[in-house]
Amino acid sequence: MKQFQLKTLCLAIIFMGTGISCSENNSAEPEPQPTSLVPAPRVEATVIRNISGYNNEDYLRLLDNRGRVWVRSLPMNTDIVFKLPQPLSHLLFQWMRSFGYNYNELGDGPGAYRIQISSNSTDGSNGSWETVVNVQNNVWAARAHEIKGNNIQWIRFRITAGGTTIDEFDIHDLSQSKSGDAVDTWAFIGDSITADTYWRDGQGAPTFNEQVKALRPARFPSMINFGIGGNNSGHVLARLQQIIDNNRGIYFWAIGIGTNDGNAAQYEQNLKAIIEMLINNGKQPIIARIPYRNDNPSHNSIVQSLNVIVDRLTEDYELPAGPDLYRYFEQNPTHLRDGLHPTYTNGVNAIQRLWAEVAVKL
Ligand SMILES: [Ca+2]
Repeated sequence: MKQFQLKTLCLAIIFMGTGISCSENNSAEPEPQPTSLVPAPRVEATVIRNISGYNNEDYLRLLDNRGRVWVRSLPMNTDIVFKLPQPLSHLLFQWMRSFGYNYNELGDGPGAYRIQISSNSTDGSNGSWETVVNVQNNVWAARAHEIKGNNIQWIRFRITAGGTTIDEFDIHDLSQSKSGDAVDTWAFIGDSITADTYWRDGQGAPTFNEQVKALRPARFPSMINFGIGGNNSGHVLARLQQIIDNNRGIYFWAIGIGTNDGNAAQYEQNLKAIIEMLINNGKQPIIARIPYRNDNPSHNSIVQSLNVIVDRLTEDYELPAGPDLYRYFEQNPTHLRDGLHPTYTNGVNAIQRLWAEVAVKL
């Protein structure tokens, strides 16, 4: 389409006799440049061991890249102190309380909390501290915070209201990136298939971020789960802007939606709006093809018709191609646990692998 418009313009210029050279070679629009991806490796922070009642295993669980496991409650109104291995100027700090399954299922996770940073503390309590995040009335099971500062060497996190369980903290180094860069930070948004897949449950390991690292050792992307069971494209569209606003610092938005949709025209309209909202917010959307299902042949034929729309919009918006989850589960139907959802072992692992294969092409 763009090339057609350019040719039309060239013809008009020639017709007007301006003498401007308008040959095919030097008037062609530049090809889109490959994304220059900036790594956001996971930071191997140390937790200062001052939590009453915590044993070694409890501390390890806070930073083991695994969720959906039992965790001991954190103390209320007490700092959880992280020492960074090297000073950073820009980072992503995430937490999740994934035991409840859905993104909107906080359970006994934190209702309010604050995050502070220090560049001159020597022990995690002395020195000067700046409050960079102060969240009230939290209802979400996972959050990402983009934090900037000079020589950040310490981070501390304090729950001030609500429940006190968190099953993972993530710290990722964004120091190499500047505003607008394609930084290696990932949000997964969708329905129950997303909720099943991205809590980094050990059964489905290695996880997306671990599989990217295995293929590209300099990378260890951040990942966060925004899945809610029963969502269709309209639900995702309705909650998307708030999630973007609540979770600054994430660049890649991996969309897995359509299993709960039925009307093709409505799906196309919603998916377009989702893509445009992400692009308008400076994000990179990537859409997965909706997984094959064998619970009901008529439902699967709807999936096939919606995947035509996924393919078309991916092409129209020049998005990187997402994983073909349809083909994978058609070829591996035993990796569906109920004809629809992935098994928590092979199925969840495969979805993460297929996304990792997309990620390493960027
Ligand atoms: Ca954990």
